[in-house]
Amino acid sequence: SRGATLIACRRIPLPLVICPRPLYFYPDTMAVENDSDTGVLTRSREELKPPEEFRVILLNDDYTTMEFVVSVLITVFHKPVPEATRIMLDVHKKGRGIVGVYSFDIATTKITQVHTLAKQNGFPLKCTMEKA
Ligand code: TYC
Repeated sequence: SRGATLIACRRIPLPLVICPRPLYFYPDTMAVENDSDTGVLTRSREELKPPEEFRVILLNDDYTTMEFVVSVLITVFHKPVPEATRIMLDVHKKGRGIVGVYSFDIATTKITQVHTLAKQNGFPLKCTMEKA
């Protein structure tokens, strides 16, 4: 536009940044503050919190069969048969029991899967979650 003609364009490689530790912050939230009195530059960044965890709780009822509960614990929660049986019997005796601890999204998905499978099979099986 100022009469200059581009005759060559050299690709400038991006600097390679090797991080010794994983980045637990979003680089674009990095802020720089300049203290006008002291001239001190302060770099601050928003730390990422580790993801919150949620206990998935299985609830007892009088109608869902023991076999169905064990099959759900195997298929949805990937429990081996002996552990699935132990959890089912524990919930049967105590009224509720912890199936596992998951992130919010995984816990929500598994609860939906349990409720969908239960409905499809005509059982009132319910589970819920609470913050770990
Ligand atoms: N109480 C049920 C029965 O006797 C079995 C059962 C166990 C149901 C655990 C739900 O979460 C449950 N058939």
